[in-house]
Amino acid sequence: EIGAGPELLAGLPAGFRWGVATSSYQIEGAATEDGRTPSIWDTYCRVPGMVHNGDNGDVACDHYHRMPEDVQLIKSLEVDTYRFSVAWPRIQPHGGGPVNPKGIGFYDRLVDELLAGGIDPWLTLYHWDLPQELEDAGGWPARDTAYRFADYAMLVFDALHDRVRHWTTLNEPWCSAMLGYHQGRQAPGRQDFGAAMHAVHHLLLGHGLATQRMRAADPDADFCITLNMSQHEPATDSLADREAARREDGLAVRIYLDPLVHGRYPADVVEDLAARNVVLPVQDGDLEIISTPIDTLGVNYYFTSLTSGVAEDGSTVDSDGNPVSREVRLGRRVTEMDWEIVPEGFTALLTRLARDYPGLPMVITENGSAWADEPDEQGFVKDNDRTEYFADHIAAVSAAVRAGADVRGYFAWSLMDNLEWSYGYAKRFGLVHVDFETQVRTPKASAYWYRDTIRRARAAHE
Ligand code: PNW
Repeated sequence: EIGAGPELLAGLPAGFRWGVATSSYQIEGAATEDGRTPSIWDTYCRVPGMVHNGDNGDVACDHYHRMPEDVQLIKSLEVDTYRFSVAWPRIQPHGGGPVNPKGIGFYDRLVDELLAGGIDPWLTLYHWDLPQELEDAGGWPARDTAYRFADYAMLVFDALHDRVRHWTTLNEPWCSAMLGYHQGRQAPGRQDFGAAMHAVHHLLLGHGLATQRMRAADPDADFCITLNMSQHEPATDSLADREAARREDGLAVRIYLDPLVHGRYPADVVEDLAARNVVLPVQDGDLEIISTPIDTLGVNYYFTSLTSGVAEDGSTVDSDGNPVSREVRLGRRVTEMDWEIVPEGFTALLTRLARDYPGLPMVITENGSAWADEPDEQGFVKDNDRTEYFADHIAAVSAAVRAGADVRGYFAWSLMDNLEWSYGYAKRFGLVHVDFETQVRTPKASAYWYRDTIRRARAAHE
């Protein structure tokens, strides 16, 4: 039996939350229905060459039409919580103005369906589907987008906070800023480092403005932001590698958590940026807003690699004159995403966060990976690699808890196979297999393992 080690769940507290996660554009489809307008992802998917196979989210898992059936699927996994996101272009088709009743109606019904099934909704306001009209007006590099986000957040909050207790503002602002505006590997596909750093500040400002207003309206709700993180260790003990690892950690972890928790940007990051002629567009009062208290830090973890400050050819500056940051592999087994499997990197990350940002409870809002798996003739999907990945990473969370990290829940990514962004439908992260021709859902072996693991975790505290 896979992952049945005695340490798998050891130390996890009573009431530990178990869930599955999805996001709007990856599953909903119904892209033009009930007043929804294009988001930056609808646009990006249509730029030739940006998304594998020319895939897009027009239909995806057709969740918009199959929601009650999908809630039954979630229920069958015996999780207590479902993490989903709201599509901004359904709520405000023009990125501003009053709420679109049909758009909010869908989430209203989803929340009722979840509650009727005894499942706690964990709502993310922004999982990357910015209304295209707001991108045309400047997107996240523009300060106004932060205020627009807070207005949007309040529309959703007013409609649902009587039933939804867990509110996450942003999913992975690093991806929005760095992949979207610097590397061009995600929507909107820009390649401008300065714009990406402006996006970082305005994403954080939007988070703070929204959290402030939601908290004022209902101080008892739980407020959260989700960051994707890993440890950035130097490949060798050389000064160049240690500096490169420090810079990576600065841009991936501390540029977010220092302002959120301590109300200031890290001095070394500000210096690194100045050397690249970039100044964060901070105005008076912004950091007080950004450091509005949150209740939970959402942690998304996928893999770990090492960092070197020296390129393959031995140089320490790139063609633009910027210091080199090169990813170095540990030499582990990889998943279908070509991500190395490093569960102990998860333990290291969680214990580090607990040490550097004490007093901030954490929930694992995503963890998982892709493998190519298809149902056999009997309709079974024997995805042992996925099960093993989950087992090893849940064990890594337990180890961090035993070492003192305050981790209160774990959400598997993802409920079902879906649109894996630039990788299209080719990469399957689901506990449940989706046939994208027929929309038939088939729970994989990992789904049954996960359900049984949750049962065992609960039984241990009875
Ligand atoms: C996350 N990286 O994205 C997202 O929150 C999910 O929507 C997505 O499906 C999932 O992880 C799997 O990819 C990431 O390059 C994208 O380090 C890229 C990275 C990390 C997370």
